[in-house]
Amino acid sequence: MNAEDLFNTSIKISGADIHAQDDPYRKQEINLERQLIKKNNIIAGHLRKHFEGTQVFVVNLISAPGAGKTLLLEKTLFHFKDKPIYVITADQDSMNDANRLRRIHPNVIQINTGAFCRLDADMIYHAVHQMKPESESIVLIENVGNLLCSGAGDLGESRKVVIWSVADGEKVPLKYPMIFEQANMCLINKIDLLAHVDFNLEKARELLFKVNPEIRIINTSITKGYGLSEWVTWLTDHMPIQMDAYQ
Ligand SMILES: Nc1nc2c(ncn2[C@@H]2O[C@H](COP(=O)(O)OP(=O)(O)OP(=O)(O)O)[C@@H](O)[C@H]2O)c(=O)[nH]1
Ligand SMILES: [Mg+2]
Repeated sequence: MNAEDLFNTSIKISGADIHAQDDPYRKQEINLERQLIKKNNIIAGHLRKHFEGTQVFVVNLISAPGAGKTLLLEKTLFHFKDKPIYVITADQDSMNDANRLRRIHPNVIQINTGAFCRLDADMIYHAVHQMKPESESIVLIENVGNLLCSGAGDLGESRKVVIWSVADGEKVPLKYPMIFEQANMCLINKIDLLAHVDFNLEKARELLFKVNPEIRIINTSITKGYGLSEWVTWLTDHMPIQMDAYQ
């Protein structure tokens, strides 16, 4: 049976008392998933080696839909517009985000993932091949808007950053822990809306630290510019070449 047959015949398991070991199709599905993860990790490993060798700092930005990834990228590109900076932006279908970003900077590639819910290392490999980021540059990746599977794939990035909008509620890190466990930094965004939503910032930070005690948190309102100097300083500190070399 080839992969296509497998997907066509696989059944979805919804009952909690049904176990993969009782279901031959589910077993095959799991094996296929394992092979895909293995392949992804091999490509991600090559990418990471390449990025390290050429001193390219790569940030994988992950969030639920509409949390503010593209707006953050717009502001970031504007700030670093004379610097060696590149963006790979992804969504299921449309050129919307790339069109927004290209008004500010030409180094933008849009990936449409179609039925796939996140970017994988192979997509990044092809985008990087096309974009050819120069040595000692920065590449920012906007992953597909979702918290469930976008955290799952290694893209060879240097850092994972998650954006959490206060409009999505306080419990998000408990409901989607994987990405918060893996992330190096979390921007708690849209804090200009705090007066209108049921979201206690201190309680949210406590929950987040329970999931990942090492995570760095910046409170932001990207629309109002709040917290952006901290974000820019963090990026600048990680830039392979000191910014004053370009001034
Ligand atoms: N009030 C408020 N709105 C914001 C803030 N940041 C982003 N937004 C708004 O939220 C909406 C979505 O922002 P985007 O940057 O497009 O979000 P995204 O994460 O790129 O969305 P997807 O690509 O669809 O996943 C836009 O209307 C933004 O103006 C913020 O700090 N405060
Ligand atoms: Mg976007």
